Amino acid sequence: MSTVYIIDVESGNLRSLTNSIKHLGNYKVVYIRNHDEFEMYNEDIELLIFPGVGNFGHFVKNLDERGLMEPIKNYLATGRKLLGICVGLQCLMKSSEESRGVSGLGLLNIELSKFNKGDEQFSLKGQSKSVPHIGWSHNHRYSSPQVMATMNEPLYSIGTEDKFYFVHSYAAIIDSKVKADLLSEAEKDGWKFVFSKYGSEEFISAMSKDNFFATQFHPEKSGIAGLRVIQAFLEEKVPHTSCTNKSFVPHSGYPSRRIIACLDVRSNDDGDLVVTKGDQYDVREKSDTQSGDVRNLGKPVELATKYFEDGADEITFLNITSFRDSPLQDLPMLEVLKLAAQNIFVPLTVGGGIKDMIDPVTGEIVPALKVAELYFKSGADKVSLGSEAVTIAEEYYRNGKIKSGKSAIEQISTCFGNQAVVISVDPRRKFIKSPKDTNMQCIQIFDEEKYGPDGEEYCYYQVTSQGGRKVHEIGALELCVACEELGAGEILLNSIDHDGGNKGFNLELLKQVKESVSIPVIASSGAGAPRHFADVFEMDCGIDAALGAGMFHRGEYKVSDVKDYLRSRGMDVRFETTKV
Ligand code: 1PR
Repeated sequence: MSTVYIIDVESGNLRSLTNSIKHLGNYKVVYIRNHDEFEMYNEDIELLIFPGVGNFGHFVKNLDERGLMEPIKNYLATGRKLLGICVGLQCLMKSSEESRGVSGLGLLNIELSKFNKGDEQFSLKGQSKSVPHIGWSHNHRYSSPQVMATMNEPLYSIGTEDKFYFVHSYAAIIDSKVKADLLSEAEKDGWKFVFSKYGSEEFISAMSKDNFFATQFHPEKSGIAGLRVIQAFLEEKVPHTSCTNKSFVPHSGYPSRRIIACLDVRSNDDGDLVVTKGDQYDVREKSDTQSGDVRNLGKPVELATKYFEDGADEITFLNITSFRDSPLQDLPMLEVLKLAAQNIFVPLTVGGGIKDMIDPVTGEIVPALKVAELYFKSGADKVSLGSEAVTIAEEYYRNGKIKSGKSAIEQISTCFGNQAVVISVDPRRKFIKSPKDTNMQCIQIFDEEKYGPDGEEYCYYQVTSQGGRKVHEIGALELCVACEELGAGEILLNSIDHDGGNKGFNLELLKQVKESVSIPVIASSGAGAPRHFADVFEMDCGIDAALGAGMFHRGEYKVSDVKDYLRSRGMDVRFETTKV
Protein backbone atom coordinates (compact mmCIF):
# COMPACT_ATOMS: atom_id res chain seq x y z
CA MET A 1 0.00 0.00 0.00
CA SER A 2 1.47 3.42 -0.93
CA THR A 3 1.32 6.30 1.49
CA VAL A 4 0.27 9.80 0.45
CA TYR A 5 1.49 12.59 2.72
CA ILE A 6 -0.59 15.76 2.91
CA ILE A 7 0.57 19.09 4.33
CA ASP A 8 -2.13 20.13 6.79
CA VAL A 9 -2.09 23.67 8.14
CA GLU A 10 -5.66 23.30 9.36
CA SER A 11 -7.11 25.83 6.97
CA GLY A 12 -9.60 23.96 4.91
CA ASN A 13 -11.33 20.84 3.82
CA LEU A 14 -8.82 18.00 3.64
CA ARG A 15 -11.50 15.38 4.06
CA SER A 16 -12.55 15.57 0.40
CA LEU A 17 -8.97 15.27 -0.79
CA THR A 18 -8.41 12.29 1.51
CA ASN A 19 -11.65 10.70 0.36
CA SER A 20 -10.77 11.15 -3.29
CA ILE A 21 -7.36 9.49 -2.77
CA LYS A 22 -8.98 6.56 -0.95
CA HIS A 23 -11.63 6.31 -3.65
CA LEU A 24 -8.85 5.82 -6.21
CA GLY A 25 -7.10 2.89 -4.58
CA ASN A 26 -5.54 1.31 -1.59
CA TYR A 27 -3.68 4.33 -0.24
CA LYS A 28 -2.78 5.31 3.29
CA VAL A 29 -3.00 9.03 4.03
CA VAL A 30 -0.77 10.74 6.59
CA TYR A 31 -1.06 14.42 7.54
CA ILE A 32 2.03 16.52 8.20
CA ARG A 33 1.31 19.49 10.45
CA ASN A 34 4.70 20.88 11.41
CA HIS A 35 8.46 20.81 10.95
CA ASP A 36 9.04 17.88 13.33
CA GLU A 37 6.46 15.69 11.64
CA PHE A 38 7.99 16.53 8.26
CA GLU A 39 11.43 15.52 9.46
CA MET A 40 10.04 12.32 11.02
CA TYR A 41 8.57 11.13 7.71
CA ASN A 42 10.95 12.91 5.33
CA GLU A 43 12.89 9.86 4.12
CA ASP A 44 9.73 7.89 3.36
CA ILE A 45 7.85 10.57 1.45
CA GLU A 46 7.40 9.76 -2.23
CA LEU A 47 4.00 11.36 -2.77
CA LEU A 48 3.38 14.74 -1.17
CA ILE A 49 0.28 16.89 -1.62
CA PHE A 50 0.29 20.52 -0.75
CA PRO A 51 -3.28 21.85 -0.70
CA GLY A 52 -3.95 25.45 0.19
CA VAL A 53 -7.07 27.51 0.69
CA GLY A 54 -7.85 31.04 1.74
CA ASN A 55 -5.72 34.09 1.95
CA PHE A 56 -2.18 33.92 0.50
CA GLY A 57 -0.56 35.79 3.42
CA HIS A 58 -2.42 33.83 6.07
CA PHE A 59 -1.45 30.55 4.44
CA VAL A 60 2.25 31.44 4.00
CA LYS A 61 2.41 32.79 7.56
CA ASN A 62 0.91 29.57 8.84
CA LEU A 63 3.49 27.51 6.92
CA ASP A 64 6.23 29.72 8.28
CA GLU A 65 5.09 29.47 11.89
CA ARG A 66 4.97 25.71 11.61
CA GLY A 67 8.49 25.62 10.19
CA LEU A 68 7.32 24.04 6.94
CA MET A 69 8.72 26.44 4.32
CA GLU A 70 12.29 25.13 4.38
CA PRO A 71 11.41 21.40 4.45
CA ILE A 72 9.10 21.89 1.45
CA LYS A 73 11.80 23.79 -0.47
CA ASN A 74 14.35 21.08 0.34
CA TYR A 75 11.90 18.34 -0.62
CA LEU A 76 11.33 19.99 -4.03
CA ALA A 77 15.08 20.14 -4.58
CA THR A 78 15.31 16.36 -4.21
CA GLY A 79 13.07 15.90 -7.25
CA ARG A 80 10.44 13.80 -5.47
CA LYS A 81 6.74 14.06 -6.41
CA LEU A 82 4.63 16.96 -5.20
CA LEU A 83 1.13 18.12 -6.10
CA GLY A 84 0.18 21.69 -5.13
CA ILE A 85 -3.49 22.66 -5.15
CA CYS A 86 -5.00 26.17 -5.38
CA VAL A 87 -3.10 28.36 -2.86
CA GLY A 88 -0.66 25.42 -2.90
CA LEU A 89 0.11 26.51 -6.49
CA GLN A 90 0.00 30.21 -5.68
CA CYS A 91 2.48 30.06 -2.84
CA LEU A 92 5.12 28.59 -5.15
CA MET A 93 5.21 32.02 -6.83
CA LYS A 94 7.20 35.01 -5.64
CA SER A 95 4.33 37.04 -4.14
CA SER A 96 0.68 38.04 -4.35
CA GLU A 97 -1.10 41.37 -4.57
CA GLU A 98 -3.42 39.91 -1.93
CA SER A 99 -0.76 40.12 0.79
CA ARG A 100 1.89 42.69 0.06
CA GLY A 101 5.22 42.09 1.75
CA VAL A 102 4.71 38.34 2.11
CA SER A 103 7.05 36.13 0.08
CA GLY A 104 6.04 32.80 -1.37
CA LEU A 105 8.47 29.99 -2.20
CA GLY A 106 9.54 31.89 -5.32
CA LEU A 107 9.97 28.99 -7.74
CA LEU A 108 8.77 31.35 -10.45
CA ASN A 109 9.30 35.09 -10.44
CA ILE A 110 5.58 35.81 -10.69
CA GLU A 111 3.31 38.09 -8.69
CA LEU A 112 -0.33 36.99 -8.48
CA SER A 113 -2.95 39.62 -9.18
CA LYS A 114 -6.68 39.98 -8.65
CA PHE A 115 -9.23 39.40 -11.42
CA ASN A 116 -10.53 42.62 -12.89
CA LYS A 117 -14.22 43.21 -12.07
CA GLY A 118 -14.42 45.71 -14.92
CA ASP A 119 -13.54 43.11 -17.58
CA GLU A 120 -14.57 44.43 -20.97
CA GLN A 121 -15.84 41.06 -22.14
CA PHE A 122 -18.49 41.15 -19.42
CA SER A 123 -19.19 44.89 -19.76
CA LEU A 124 -20.04 44.36 -23.43
CA LYS A 125 -22.91 42.14 -22.28
CA GLY A 126 -23.97 44.71 -19.69
CA GLN A 127 -22.74 42.52 -16.81
CA SER A 128 -20.13 42.95 -14.16
CA LYS A 129 -17.68 40.11 -13.71
CA SER A 130 -18.11 38.26 -10.43
CA VAL A 131 -14.99 38.01 -8.31
CA PRO A 132 -14.12 35.46 -6.86
CA HIS A 133 -14.10 33.28 -9.95
CA ILE A 134 -16.27 30.43 -8.70
CA GLY A 135 -17.26 27.70 -11.09
CA TRP A 136 -16.43 25.11 -13.68
CA SER A 137 -14.11 26.18 -16.48
CA HIS A 138 -12.20 24.57 -19.31
CA ASN A 139 -8.49 24.68 -19.78
CA HIS A 140 -7.80 25.92 -23.22
CA ARG A 141 -4.16 25.73 -24.14
CA TYR A 142 -0.63 24.70 -23.25
CA SER A 143 1.96 27.40 -23.07
CA SER A 144 3.42 27.30 -26.55
CA PRO A 145 3.24 25.29 -29.75
CA GLN A 146 6.83 24.20 -29.13
CA VAL A 147 5.87 22.67 -25.78
CA MET A 148 2.79 21.06 -27.25
CA ALA A 149 4.86 19.54 -30.04
CA THR A 150 6.96 17.70 -27.48
CA MET A 151 3.93 16.17 -25.75
CA ASN A 152 2.10 13.08 -26.84
CA GLU A 153 -0.24 13.00 -23.91
CA PRO A 154 -2.08 15.62 -21.91
CA LEU A 155 -0.33 16.88 -18.81
CA TYR A 156 -1.60 14.74 -15.93
CA SER A 157 -4.72 13.94 -17.92
CA ILE A 158 -5.81 17.58 -18.25
CA GLY A 159 -7.63 17.81 -21.54
CA THR A 160 -9.83 20.41 -23.09
CA GLU A 161 -13.14 18.57 -22.94
CA ASP A 162 -13.22 18.41 -19.18
CA LYS A 163 -14.21 21.19 -16.86
CA PHE A 164 -12.61 21.76 -13.52
CA TYR A 165 -13.80 23.55 -10.41
CA PHE A 166 -12.08 26.86 -9.69
CA VAL A 167 -12.58 29.10 -6.72
CA HIS A 168 -10.19 32.04 -6.39
CA SER A 169 -9.91 35.80 -6.70
CA TYR A 170 -6.17 35.94 -7.41
CA ALA A 171 -4.22 34.15 -10.11
CA ALA A 172 -1.05 34.18 -12.17
CA ILE A 173 -2.71 36.34 -14.82
CA ILE A 174 -0.85 36.74 -18.07
CA ASP A 175 -0.67 40.51 -18.39
CA SER A 176 1.88 43.24 -18.26
CA LYS A 177 3.28 41.81 -14.99
CA VAL A 178 3.48 38.17 -16.01
CA LYS A 179 4.80 38.62 -19.49
CA ALA A 180 4.80 35.94 -22.11
CA ASP A 181 8.63 36.08 -22.32
CA LEU A 182 8.91 35.23 -18.63
CA LEU A 183 6.96 32.06 -19.34
CA SER A 184 9.02 31.14 -22.39
CA GLU A 185 12.14 31.51 -20.27
CA ALA A 186 10.56 29.18 -17.71
CA GLU A 187 9.69 26.73 -20.50
CA LYS A 188 13.31 26.62 -21.58
CA ASP A 189 14.02 25.66 -18.00
CA GLY A 190 11.63 22.70 -18.28
CA TRP A 191 8.31 24.15 -17.08
CA LYS A 192 5.07 23.21 -18.79
CA PHE A 193 1.94 25.31 -18.34
CA VAL A 194 -1.77 24.90 -18.91
CA PHE A 195 -3.92 28.02 -19.18
CA SER A 196 -7.52 28.79 -18.52
CA LYS A 197 -9.50 31.96 -19.04
CA TYR A 198 -11.88 33.95 -16.90
CA GLY A 199 -13.51 36.53 -19.13
CA SER A 200 -10.73 38.05 -21.17
CA GLU A 201 -8.09 37.30 -18.54
CA GLU A 202 -5.87 34.30 -19.11
CA PHE A 203 -4.13 32.69 -16.18
CA ILE A 204 -1.99 29.70 -15.24
CA SER A 205 -4.34 26.89 -14.43
CA ALA A 206 -1.74 24.15 -13.98
CA MET A 207 2.02 23.88 -14.19
CA SER A 208 4.59 21.17 -14.02
CA LYS A 209 8.30 20.58 -14.05
CA ASP A 210 9.92 17.18 -13.55
CA ASN A 211 8.05 15.53 -10.67
CA PHE A 212 6.43 18.68 -9.53
CA PHE A 213 2.84 19.50 -10.52
CA ALA A 214 0.34 22.12 -9.33
CA THR A 215 -3.20 23.13 -10.20
CA GLN A 216 -5.11 26.35 -9.58
CA PHE A 217 -8.35 24.35 -9.80
CA HIS A 218 -9.46 21.85 -7.18
CA PRO A 219 -9.13 18.34 -8.65
CA GLU A 220 -10.71 16.84 -5.52
CA LYS A 221 -13.84 18.91 -6.22
CA SER A 222 -13.92 18.48 -9.98
CA GLY A 223 -15.96 15.31 -10.23
CA ILE A 224 -14.65 12.43 -12.31
CA ALA A 225 -12.36 14.67 -14.39
CA GLY A 226 -10.64 15.80 -11.20
CA LEU A 227 -10.29 12.27 -9.86
CA ARG A 228 -8.51 11.34 -13.09
CA VAL A 229 -5.99 14.14 -12.54
CA ILE A 230 -5.25 12.96 -9.01
CA GLN A 231 -4.97 9.40 -10.29
CA ALA A 232 -2.52 10.51 -12.98
CA PHE A 233 -0.39 12.16 -10.29
CA LEU A 234 -0.51 9.17 -7.93
CA GLU A 235 -0.01 6.48 -10.53
CA GLU A 236 2.03 8.28 -13.17
CA LYS A 237 -0.34 7.13 -15.80
CA VAL A 238 -2.63 8.97 -18.11
CA PRO A 239 -5.77 6.91 -18.28
CA HIS A 240 -7.96 9.34 -20.16
CA THR A 241 -7.12 8.58 -23.77
CA SER A 242 -9.78 10.60 -25.50
CA CYS A 243 -8.05 13.96 -25.02
CA THR A 244 -4.74 14.77 -26.57
CA ASN A 245 -2.51 17.78 -26.50
CA LYS A 246 -3.82 18.59 -29.95
CA SER A 247 -7.36 18.88 -28.69
CA PHE A 248 -6.94 22.21 -26.89
CA VAL A 249 -9.19 24.85 -28.39
CA PRO A 250 -9.83 28.41 -27.26
CA HIS A 251 -12.99 28.80 -25.19
CA SER A 252 -15.17 31.70 -24.22
CA GLY A 253 -13.84 32.50 -20.76
CA TYR A 254 -17.30 32.21 -19.19
CA PRO A 255 -17.59 29.47 -16.57
CA SER A 256 -20.42 26.95 -17.10
CA ARG A 257 -23.82 27.70 -15.64
CA ARG A 258 -23.87 26.00 -12.25
CA ILE A 259 -26.85 23.89 -11.22
CA ILE A 260 -27.04 23.37 -7.48
CA ALA A 261 -29.21 20.88 -5.64
CA CYS A 262 -30.29 22.13 -2.22
CA LEU A 263 -31.40 19.92 0.64
CA ASP A 264 -33.29 21.49 3.55
CA VAL A 265 -32.64 19.10 6.42
CA ARG A 266 -34.30 18.74 9.83
CA SER A 267 -35.43 16.06 12.26
CA ASN A 268 -38.93 14.76 11.73
CA ASP A 269 -41.26 14.08 14.66
CA ASP A 270 -39.66 10.62 15.14
CA GLY A 271 -36.23 12.21 15.49
CA ASP A 272 -34.90 11.02 12.09
CA LEU A 273 -32.95 13.45 9.98
CA VAL A 274 -34.88 13.98 6.73
CA VAL A 275 -34.82 16.17 3.65
CA THR A 276 -37.93 18.29 3.69
CA LYS A 277 -39.49 21.05 1.64
CA GLY A 278 -42.65 23.07 1.79
CA ASP A 279 -43.75 26.35 0.42
CA GLN A 280 -42.95 29.73 1.89
CA TYR A 281 -40.91 27.89 4.52
CA ASP A 282 -43.81 25.83 5.92
CA VAL A 283 -42.57 22.23 5.76
CA ARG A 284 -45.51 20.43 7.39
CA GLU A 285 -48.04 18.38 5.41
CA LYS A 286 -51.25 20.34 4.95
CA SER A 287 -53.91 18.16 3.30
CA ASP A 288 -56.89 16.93 5.36
CA THR A 289 -55.71 13.35 5.18
CA GLN A 290 -52.24 14.22 6.46
CA SER A 291 -51.36 14.66 10.08
CA GLY A 292 -49.34 17.85 9.87
CA ASP A 293 -46.11 15.86 10.01
CA VAL A 294 -42.82 17.24 8.73
CA ARG A 295 -42.76 16.40 5.02
CA ASN A 296 -40.25 13.61 4.48
CA LEU A 297 -38.72 13.59 1.00
CA GLY A 298 -35.80 11.27 1.62
CA LYS A 299 -32.50 10.73 3.41
CA PRO A 300 -29.93 13.54 3.07
CA VAL A 301 -26.86 11.53 2.04
CA GLU A 302 -28.75 9.22 -0.34
CA LEU A 303 -30.44 12.10 -2.13
CA ALA A 304 -27.25 14.17 -2.31
CA THR A 305 -25.33 11.22 -3.82
CA LYS A 306 -28.07 10.73 -6.38
CA TYR A 307 -27.84 14.41 -7.39
CA PHE A 308 -24.04 14.24 -7.67
CA GLU A 309 -24.30 11.19 -9.92
CA ASP A 310 -26.87 12.98 -11.98
CA GLY A 311 -24.52 15.92 -12.65
CA ALA A 312 -25.21 18.50 -9.91
CA ASP A 313 -22.35 21.01 -9.88
CA GLU A 314 -22.65 21.63 -6.15
CA ILE A 315 -24.68 20.35 -3.23
CA THR A 316 -26.00 22.59 -0.45
CA PHE A 317 -27.26 21.28 2.88
CA LEU A 318 -29.27 23.66 5.08
CA ASN A 319 -30.06 22.76 8.65
CA ILE A 320 -33.38 24.58 8.86
CA THR A 321 -33.91 24.15 12.59
CA SER A 322 -30.52 25.45 13.56
CA PHE A 323 -32.02 28.05 15.89
CA ARG A 324 -32.38 25.16 18.35
CA ASP A 325 -29.03 24.86 20.09
CA SER A 326 -27.19 21.53 19.90
CA PRO A 327 -24.10 20.37 21.74
CA LEU A 328 -21.07 21.32 19.65
CA GLN A 329 -19.86 17.80 18.92
CA ASP A 330 -23.37 16.66 18.16
CA LEU A 331 -24.34 19.09 15.43
CA PRO A 332 -26.58 16.95 13.22
CA MET A 333 -25.01 18.05 9.93
CA LEU A 334 -21.48 16.98 10.85
CA GLU A 335 -22.28 13.33 10.27
CA VAL A 336 -24.24 14.09 7.11
CA LEU A 337 -21.24 15.93 5.69
CA LYS A 338 -18.74 13.26 6.65
CA LEU A 339 -20.79 10.60 4.88
CA ALA A 340 -21.65 12.76 1.88
CA ALA A 341 -17.99 13.72 1.32
CA GLN A 342 -17.05 10.05 0.94
CA ASN A 343 -18.64 9.72 -2.47
CA ILE A 344 -19.46 13.22 -3.65
CA PHE A 345 -16.62 15.03 -5.41
CA VAL A 346 -18.15 18.43 -6.08
CA PRO A 347 -18.30 21.37 -3.67
CA LEU A 348 -20.43 20.96 -0.57
CA THR A 349 -21.95 23.92 1.27
CA VAL A 350 -23.50 23.69 4.71
CA GLY A 351 -25.71 26.27 6.36
CA GLY A 352 -27.77 26.68 9.48
CA GLY A 353 -26.45 27.63 12.89
CA ILE A 354 -23.12 29.15 11.85
CA LYS A 355 -22.98 31.73 14.62
CA ASP A 356 -21.47 32.28 18.04
CA MET A 357 -23.25 29.68 20.11
CA ILE A 358 -23.51 28.47 23.67
CA ASP A 359 -22.92 24.78 24.02
CA PRO A 360 -25.94 23.60 26.06
CA VAL A 361 -23.87 20.83 27.65
CA THR A 362 -20.74 22.70 28.68
CA GLY A 363 -22.26 26.20 28.87
CA GLU A 364 -19.23 27.49 26.96
CA ILE A 365 -19.44 30.19 24.29
CA VAL A 366 -18.24 28.76 21.01
CA PRO A 367 -17.26 31.34 18.38
CA ALA A 368 -18.74 31.04 14.88
CA LEU A 369 -15.22 30.55 13.51
CA LYS A 370 -14.86 27.38 15.57
CA VAL A 371 -18.28 26.10 14.45
CA ALA A 372 -17.32 26.74 10.82
CA GLU A 373 -13.99 24.98 11.31
CA LEU A 374 -15.80 21.85 12.49
CA TYR A 375 -17.86 21.85 9.31
CA PHE A 376 -14.79 22.35 7.10
CA LYS A 377 -13.08 19.45 8.83
CA SER A 378 -16.14 17.31 8.21
CA GLY A 379 -16.07 17.89 4.46
CA ALA A 380 -17.70 21.28 3.81
CA ASP A 381 -16.08 23.60 1.29
CA LYS A 382 -18.24 26.58 2.13
CA VAL A 383 -20.39 27.59 5.07
CA SER A 384 -23.55 29.60 4.65
CA LEU A 385 -24.57 32.22 7.20
CA GLY A 386 -28.21 33.30 7.43
CA SER A 387 -29.47 34.81 10.69
CA GLU A 388 -25.97 35.72 11.88
CA ALA A 389 -25.32 37.67 8.66
CA VAL A 390 -28.37 39.83 9.40
CA THR A 391 -27.10 40.65 12.89
CA ILE A 392 -23.67 41.46 11.47
CA ALA A 393 -25.02 43.73 8.72
CA GLU A 394 -27.27 45.61 11.16
CA GLU A 395 -24.30 46.20 13.44
CA TYR A 396 -22.16 47.33 10.47
CA TYR A 397 -24.68 50.03 9.51
CA ARG A 398 -25.23 51.03 13.16
CA ASN A 399 -21.48 51.62 13.48
CA GLY A 400 -21.33 53.88 10.43
CA LYS A 401 -20.01 51.12 8.11
CA ILE A 402 -16.89 50.56 10.20
CA LYS A 403 -15.53 47.03 10.10
CA SER A 404 -14.78 45.62 13.53
CA GLY A 405 -12.73 42.69 12.25
CA LYS A 406 -14.54 40.57 14.80
CA SER A 407 -17.67 39.52 12.95
CA ALA A 408 -18.07 35.90 11.90
CA ILE A 409 -17.95 36.94 8.22
CA GLU A 410 -14.62 38.71 8.66
CA GLN A 411 -13.08 36.02 10.82
CA ILE A 412 -14.10 33.05 8.70
CA SER A 413 -13.12 34.75 5.45
CA THR A 414 -9.73 35.77 6.83
CA CYS A 415 -8.94 32.22 7.92
CA PHE A 416 -10.57 30.20 5.17
CA GLY A 417 -10.88 32.70 2.32
CA ASN A 418 -13.81 34.77 1.04
CA GLN A 419 -14.88 31.93 -1.22
CA ALA A 420 -15.70 29.85 1.86
CA VAL A 421 -18.33 32.28 3.16
CA VAL A 422 -21.80 32.24 1.57
CA ILE A 423 -24.60 34.50 2.80
CA SER A 424 -28.06 32.93 2.69
CA VAL A 425 -30.71 35.65 2.46
CA ASP A 426 -34.40 35.08 3.24
CA PRO A 427 -36.24 38.19 2.03
CA ARG A 428 -39.98 38.80 1.73
CA ARG A 429 -41.51 41.49 -0.50
CA LYS A 430 -42.83 44.57 1.26
CA PHE A 431 -45.06 46.94 -0.71
CA ILE A 432 -44.81 50.68 -0.10
CA LYS A 433 -46.67 53.68 -1.46
CA SER A 434 -43.61 55.86 -2.08
CA PRO A 435 -39.80 55.50 -1.99
CA LYS A 436 -39.95 58.14 0.77
CA ASP A 437 -41.52 55.56 3.08
CA THR A 438 -38.24 53.67 3.50
CA ASN A 439 -34.48 54.17 3.63
CA MET A 440 -34.02 51.01 1.57
CA GLN A 441 -33.50 51.09 -2.18
CA CYS A 442 -36.82 50.18 -3.67
CA ILE A 443 -38.15 48.85 -6.93
CA GLN A 444 -40.84 50.58 -8.97
CA ILE A 445 -43.59 48.26 -10.18
CA PHE A 446 -44.76 49.05 -13.69
CA ASP A 447 -47.30 46.28 -14.19
CA GLU A 448 -50.61 47.29 -12.54
CA GLU A 449 -51.54 43.69 -11.93
CA LYS A 450 -48.52 43.37 -9.68
CA TYR A 451 -49.28 46.40 -7.51
CA GLY A 452 -49.64 45.77 -3.76
CA PRO A 453 -53.04 45.03 -2.13
CA ASP A 454 -53.64 48.77 -1.55
CA GLY A 455 -52.40 49.79 -4.96
CA GLU A 456 -48.77 50.29 -3.82
CA GLU A 457 -46.49 50.92 -6.79
CA TYR A 458 -43.20 50.30 -5.03
CA CYS A 459 -41.63 47.52 -3.04
CA TYR A 460 -38.41 46.42 -1.46
CA TYR A 461 -37.32 43.06 -0.14
CA GLN A 462 -37.30 43.00 3.62
CA VAL A 463 -34.88 40.60 5.24
CA THR A 464 -36.00 37.94 7.72
CA SER A 465 -34.00 35.63 9.95
CA GLN A 466 -34.62 32.37 11.80
CA GLY A 467 -36.25 30.79 8.78
CA GLY A 468 -38.63 33.70 8.14
CA ARG A 469 -39.77 33.98 11.77
CA LYS A 470 -38.17 37.34 12.53
CA VAL A 471 -38.50 40.41 10.30
CA HIS A 472 -35.76 43.08 10.18
CA GLU A 473 -35.63 46.70 9.09
CA ILE A 474 -33.05 46.04 6.41
CA GLY A 475 -33.43 45.30 2.73
CA ALA A 476 -31.92 42.32 0.87
CA LEU A 477 -29.81 44.65 -1.26
CA GLU A 478 -28.45 46.53 1.76
CA LEU A 479 -27.69 43.25 3.53
CA CYS A 480 -25.80 41.82 0.55
CA VAL A 481 -23.78 45.00 -0.03
CA ALA A 482 -22.69 45.04 3.64
CA CYS A 483 -21.77 41.34 3.63
CA GLU A 484 -19.70 41.68 0.46
CA GLU A 485 -17.87 44.60 2.04
CA LEU A 486 -17.15 42.49 5.12
CA GLY A 487 -15.68 39.63 3.10
CA ALA A 488 -18.46 37.27 1.99
CA GLY A 489 -17.67 35.44 -1.24
CA GLU A 490 -21.09 34.47 -2.54
CA ILE A 491 -24.80 35.19 -1.99
CA LEU A 492 -27.50 32.50 -1.87
CA LEU A 493 -30.56 34.58 -2.61
CA ASN A 494 -33.85 32.97 -1.57
CA SER A 495 -37.26 34.58 -1.91
CA ILE A 496 -39.97 33.62 0.58
CA ASP A 497 -42.64 34.86 -1.85
CA HIS A 498 -41.48 32.37 -4.49
CA ASP A 499 -40.30 29.46 -2.31
CA GLY A 500 -41.95 26.17 -3.21
CA GLY A 501 -44.22 27.90 -5.74
CA ASN A 502 -42.76 26.10 -8.79
CA LYS A 503 -43.48 29.20 -10.87
CA GLY A 504 -39.94 30.38 -11.44
CA PHE A 505 -37.30 32.45 -9.66
CA ASN A 506 -37.81 35.98 -8.41
CA LEU A 507 -36.09 37.73 -11.32
CA GLU A 508 -36.88 41.23 -10.06
CA LEU A 509 -35.11 40.60 -6.75
CA LEU A 510 -32.19 38.75 -8.33
CA LYS A 511 -31.55 41.56 -10.79
CA GLN A 512 -31.72 44.23 -8.09
CA VAL A 513 -29.15 42.47 -5.90
CA LYS A 514 -26.79 41.23 -8.62
CA GLU A 515 -26.49 44.72 -10.07
CA SER A 516 -25.24 45.99 -6.70
CA VAL A 517 -22.65 43.35 -5.79
CA SER A 518 -19.75 41.85 -7.68
CA ILE A 519 -19.58 38.52 -5.86
CA PRO A 520 -21.51 35.60 -7.42
CA VAL A 521 -25.24 35.39 -6.66
CA ILE A 522 -27.04 32.01 -6.62
CA ALA A 523 -30.69 32.19 -7.64
CA SER A 524 -32.91 30.26 -5.24
CA SER A 525 -36.63 29.66 -4.60
CA GLY A 526 -39.35 28.91 -7.08
CA ALA A 527 -37.71 26.56 -9.60
CA GLY A 528 -40.37 24.20 -10.93
CA ALA A 529 -39.16 23.34 -14.43
CA PRO A 530 -35.96 23.46 -16.52
CA ARG A 531 -37.13 26.58 -18.37
CA HIS A 532 -37.04 28.54 -15.10
CA PHE A 533 -33.25 28.04 -15.00
CA ALA A 534 -33.00 29.33 -18.58
CA ASP A 535 -35.06 32.40 -17.60
CA VAL A 536 -32.63 33.36 -14.87
CA PHE A 537 -29.51 32.83 -16.98
CA GLU A 538 -30.97 34.59 -20.02
CA MET A 539 -31.72 37.65 -17.91
CA ASP A 540 -28.07 38.54 -18.57
CA CYS A 541 -27.40 40.38 -15.36
CA GLY A 542 -24.51 38.07 -14.52
CA ILE A 543 -26.17 35.31 -12.51
CA ASP A 544 -24.45 32.04 -13.35
CA ALA A 545 -25.69 29.68 -10.63
CA ALA A 546 -29.20 28.56 -9.78
CA LEU A 547 -30.53 26.18 -7.20
CA GLY A 548 -33.45 23.79 -7.17
CA ALA A 549 -34.93 21.84 -4.31
CA GLY A 550 -38.55 20.63 -4.43
CA MET A 551 -38.64 19.81 -8.15
CA PHE A 552 -35.66 17.45 -7.71
CA HIS A 553 -36.82 15.92 -4.39
CA ARG A 554 -40.30 15.17 -5.70
CA GLY A 555 -38.73 13.48 -8.74
CA GLU A 556 -40.47 15.79 -11.22
CA TYR A 557 -37.17 16.57 -12.96
CA LYS A 558 -33.59 15.39 -12.72
CA VAL A 559 -30.55 17.68 -12.67
CA SER A 560 -29.65 16.25 -16.09
CA ASP A 561 -33.06 17.31 -17.47
CA VAL A 562 -32.22 20.89 -16.54
CA LYS A 563 -28.79 20.63 -18.15
CA ASP A 564 -30.18 19.02 -21.31
CA TYR A 565 -32.65 21.84 -21.61
CA LEU A 566 -30.06 24.56 -21.07
CA ARG A 567 -27.79 22.96 -23.62
CA SER A 568 -30.64 22.83 -26.12
CA ARG A 569 -30.87 26.62 -25.61
CA GLY A 570 -27.19 27.00 -26.45
CA MET A 571 -25.96 27.45 -22.89
CA ASP A 572 -22.73 26.00 -21.59
CA VAL A 573 -23.17 23.42 -18.83
CA ARG A 574 -20.92 20.72 -17.45
CA PHE A 575 -21.65 17.15 -18.46
CA GLU A 576 -19.93 14.18 -16.99
CA THR A 577 -20.92 10.68 -17.82
CA THR A 578 -17.90 8.44 -17.56
CA LYS A 579 -16.33 6.79 -14.52
CA VAL A 580 -12.69 7.13 -13.44
O1 1PR B 1 -30.26 31.31 9.90
O2 1PR B 1 -27.88 30.77 9.57
O3 1PR B 1 -29.26 29.37 11.03
O4 1PR B 1 -29.56 29.36 8.58
C1 1PR B 1 -30.79 28.68 8.42
C2 1PR B 1 -30.90 28.34 6.97
O5 1PR B 1 -32.06 27.52 6.81
C3 1PR B 1 -31.09 29.56 6.08
O6 1PR B 1 -30.29 29.38 4.92
C4 1PR B 1 -32.57 29.55 5.69
O7 1PR B 1 -32.76 29.98 4.36
C5 1PR B 1 -32.91 28.06 5.81
N1 1PR B 1 -34.30 27.83 6.28
C6 1PR B 1 -34.77 28.06 7.53
N2 1PR B 1 -36.06 27.63 7.59
C7 1PR B 1 -36.39 27.17 6.39
C8 1PR B 1 -37.67 26.56 6.01
O8 1PR B 1 -37.90 26.21 4.85
N3 1PR B 1 -38.57 26.44 6.95
N4 1PR B 1 -35.22 26.94 4.26
C9 1PR B 1 -35.27 27.30 5.55
C10 1PR B 1 -35.15 27.86 3.33
C11 1PR B 1 -34.66 27.95 1.14
C12 1PR B 1 -33.96 27.09 0.18
C13 1PR B 1 -34.96 26.33 -0.65
C14 1PR B 1 -35.16 27.14 -1.87
C15 1PR B 1 -35.60 26.38 -3.08
N5 1PR B 1 -35.18 27.17 2.18
O9 1PR B 1 -33.12 26.24 0.80
O10 1PR B 1 -34.46 25.10 -0.83
O11 1PR B 1 -36.09 28.18 -1.57
O12 1PR B 1 -36.82 25.78 -2.91
P1 1PR B 1 -37.70 25.40 -4.19
O13 1PR B 1 -36.74 25.19 -5.32
O14 1PR B 1 -38.41 24.12 -3.83
O15 1PR B 1 -38.63 26.55 -4.39
P2 1PR B 1 -29.24 30.24 9.85
